[in-house]
Amino acid sequence: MIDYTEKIPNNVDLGRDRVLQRALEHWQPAYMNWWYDMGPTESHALDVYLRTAISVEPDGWAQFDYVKMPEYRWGIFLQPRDEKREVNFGIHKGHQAWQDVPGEYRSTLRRIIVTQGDTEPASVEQQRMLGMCCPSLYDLRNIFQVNVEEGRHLWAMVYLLHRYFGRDGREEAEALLDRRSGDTDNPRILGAFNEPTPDWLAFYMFTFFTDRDGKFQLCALAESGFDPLSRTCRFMLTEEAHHMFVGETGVGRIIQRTCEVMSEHKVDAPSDVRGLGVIDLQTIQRYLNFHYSVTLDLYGSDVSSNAANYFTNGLKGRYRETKLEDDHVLSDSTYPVYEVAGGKINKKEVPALTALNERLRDDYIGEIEDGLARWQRVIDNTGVSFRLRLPHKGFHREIGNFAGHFISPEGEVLTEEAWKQHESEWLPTVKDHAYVQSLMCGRVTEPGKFANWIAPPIRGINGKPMNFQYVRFN
Ligand code: BYC
Repeated sequence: MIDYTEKIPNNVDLGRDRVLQRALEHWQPAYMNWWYDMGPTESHALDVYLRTAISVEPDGWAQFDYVKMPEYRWGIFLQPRDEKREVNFGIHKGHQAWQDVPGEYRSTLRRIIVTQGDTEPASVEQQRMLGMCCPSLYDLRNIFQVNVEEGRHLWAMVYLLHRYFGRDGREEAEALLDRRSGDTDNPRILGAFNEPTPDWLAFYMFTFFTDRDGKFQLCALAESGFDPLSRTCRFMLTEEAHHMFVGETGVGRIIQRTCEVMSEHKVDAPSDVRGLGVIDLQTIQRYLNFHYSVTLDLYGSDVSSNAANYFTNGLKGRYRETKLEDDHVLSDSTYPVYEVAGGKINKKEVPALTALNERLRDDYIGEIEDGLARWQRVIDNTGVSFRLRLPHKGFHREIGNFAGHFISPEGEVLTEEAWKQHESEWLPTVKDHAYVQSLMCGRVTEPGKFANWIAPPIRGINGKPMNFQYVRFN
């Protein structure tokens, strides 16, 4: 008999909740089977210098030590309850926040929680091979940290399903372990989570772009009138920050290395840059175009009655809802969205309530622009002349008003034929992938050493030196 209160650090009084304990007794072994099958390849015996959350207090959520990943303590944490918290938007604004699921919103809330939960194991599945070709022990440790925390985020959603949704919740929790990223018969729910993450450039792009969708979606769910969801998401956000740090610094370090090599050898042409064993900036731009556009799709349709209902019913708010100065009901306001008609992109005002996906996407784009400016500074500081650009919002979209249209990165509406002629300049090609993967054919495991195509980070993890043994191979 496993003592779950010991094994699963928590602040939800797990020891006293018999129903939850029984549900977990069933789910936990299935989760472990999933981790052994779909977690990082050949990683189970490694000792990894990981951060584990053992409480939500400032001194408890970042405990560092060597851990074998299957023994990681996947805890369940909710931010402490604020007794006075209210529903802050929609038709229930001003009511006490719900501590239980309102019957009429049960299936909608379950759907939102399942969609969020589904992304977490999906990303672990997408990244499972990358440990085999890591550029350093530092990077290997970081991907494993991201993986175990995505596992913990799955636990967070499964806790809500088990605790608040009875039998349907238990069935959904099992289905979360059955779907597989990229599987034709039983794929993950959202598009981007079925795309492969075949190399480390893709991984860093994913953690910069797609984990940031995670941040914005979690922020919107943290506003929920369903208080346990809000409190769960608030704690998840503390961990999400590290994932985005890994992405931003990872891409930044690749850019840095490429530019250093370009300056040192006075080369500019992509083929010459590749000849020196680093990733040319044009390929980095194509990866950026891909990950940005695929992630924009994750916000859903520009005009969405689902999004309007989530908001009106107090289930999912806007980014920083309580900091916004308006009526938080949005019955009279409008918001601009874009439509393609007659070969042009036209701006159109629609009821703000229906444009909430678009609004969250725009909030996200603002933060992406800031990150891109920081990467640009890395290039500029080396004296290389190259401008990274964010493609137009409509470029390469499959969800929403731009789906089915052929928009160039500059925002021109093209015919399918014209677009296809340029596709290989705009999106990573088979050759690009083959080249990037050719750089990553083995793993670098000597402490303090880094692969040729990436610069070392500025500092180590938790104040440790760069040549620290972040992962021990036993
Ligand atoms: N792919 O009204 P619509 C993260 C579906 S990332 C496939 O446009 P709605 C993480 C949609 O489900 C954050 N299908 O959209 C990051 C709907 O289907 P039904 C994850 C899509 O409902 C990195 C239909 O199209 N969290 O945490 O307003 C690593 C029409 O829907 C897609 C969330 O997403 C797509 N891209 O909004 C690890 C938060 N987009 O219902 C983790 C929870 C839409 O007609 N999810 N569809 O069968 C939501 O709030 C909403 O489901 C969405 C879609 C914003 C995703």
